[in-house]
Amino acid sequence: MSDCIFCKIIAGELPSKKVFEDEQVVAFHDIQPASPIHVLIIPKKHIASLADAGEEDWNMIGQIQRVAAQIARELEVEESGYRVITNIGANAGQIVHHLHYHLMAGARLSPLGV
Ligand code: IU
Repeated sequence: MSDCIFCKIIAGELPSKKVFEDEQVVAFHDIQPASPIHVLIIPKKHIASLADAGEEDWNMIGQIQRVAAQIARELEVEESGYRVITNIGANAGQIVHHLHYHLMAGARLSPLGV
């Protein structure tokens, strides 16, 4: 999608600090980290949110979970713990409408809720 920030990052038109890339998935450090470690894991395919995933996307979305666990291992936060989360829509605070999973770690995270 031409006006999507994350599509521009994937295309290399905008800079990012990448930590992982394969044919389907890219991961990079969040530009405004909300925790000491804050990585975004995204599909190369433009999907607006989890709610917009099609039957053909579930395998790749499963791979995103796998990549999250791999990055957590590489960043050595597996033992101390980490959170993987995706926001869907306005009430969840989704700002960028390209599916992304936040991997957050490096400190005791606040409980989920309102
Ligand atoms: P959200 O789930 O849509 O609220 O999260 C969007 C995230 O994307 C948020 O943590 C931003 O800091 C992050 N981000 C980024 O890393 N690079 C960008 O150019 C933009 C947003 I715009």
